[in-house]
Amino acid sequence: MPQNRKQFLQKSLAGLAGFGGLGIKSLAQSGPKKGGLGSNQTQKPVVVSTWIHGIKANEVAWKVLSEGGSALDAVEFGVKTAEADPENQSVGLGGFPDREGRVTLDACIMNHEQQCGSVAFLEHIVHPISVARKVMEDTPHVMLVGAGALQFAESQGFERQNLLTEASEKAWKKWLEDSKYAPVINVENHDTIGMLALDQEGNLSGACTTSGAAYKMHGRVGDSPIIGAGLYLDNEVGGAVATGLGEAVIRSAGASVAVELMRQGYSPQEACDEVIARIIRKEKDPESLQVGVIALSKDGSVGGSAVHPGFNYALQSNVHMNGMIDAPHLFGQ
Ligand code: SD4
Repeated sequence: MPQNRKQFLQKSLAGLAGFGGLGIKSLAQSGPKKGGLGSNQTQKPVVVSTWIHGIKANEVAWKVLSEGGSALDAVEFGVKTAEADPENQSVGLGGFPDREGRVTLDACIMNHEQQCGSVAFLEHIVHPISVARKVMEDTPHVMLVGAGALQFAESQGFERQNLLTEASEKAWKKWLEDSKYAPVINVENHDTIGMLALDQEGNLSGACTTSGAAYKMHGRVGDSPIIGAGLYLDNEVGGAVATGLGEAVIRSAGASVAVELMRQGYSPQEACDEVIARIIRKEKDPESLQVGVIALSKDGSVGGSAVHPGFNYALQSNVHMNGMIDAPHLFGQ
């Protein structure tokens, strides 16, 4: 390993000392738990998802996984909890609107057969992740956007609903007073849910869903519905999801880079660290943006990393009870 990379990793791994309300000292340092759990025992099933609402979403996903259900069902049903939660102002119902007061949603889903589906700039539908799954399963396409996505959703029986809650409308009206678009780290780009699961069969799936950056331009699409940016997985290797400033994630092809690094032998933690390090190196103003990435490898090991402090994720597996992990942050380290 080149010396500077080694030093970088030593530094970033040192950041893991504060790891975890679970007392998981270092999933990353210990790396894949080959053999350590006994030859017939691996860390499956596993579910991992972004931010604190990941706990609730993991509970739902875990029920599916522990009963022998598929990773695909687990991630879809898991993230739906965040979409339906009006208190979560970054996903689905109650999401912050764009500058024109319209809630527009982005979501994508991917399974172990490299199938994927996505919707972007979708209005009025509380569960964009389920529409994305329908795109994957029932159309020859990967991605539908805007009016076409809505038309498809309605043709599949999804009902229109007003997604702008009183609280989000009030926040938008306040924002209109000076209409400055300056996403606040861990606030206005906070709480997109990205989830990765490994089921008892050893298959991976992932999902990502968001209302996107608060007060974005009308028509803006972020990383969350972009396969390869907000979500990517390869069932031979592992998966990754991202959250934060979508433009920075798209510019770095965040999730797909993390998966390719794992293919080359990086642990999930090392892969996430490297994606974040690249963003810090290449973005014009990394001080003012937040990105968090989490990754899950085929063998069930997990990692997560962020540009700045404040990013955390929820992990549950057959050896970890559902709990939060504070991701190490790399800016200025
Ligand atoms: C976006 N990445 O649209 C999303 C926002 C996000 O937590 O992750 N919020 O840029």
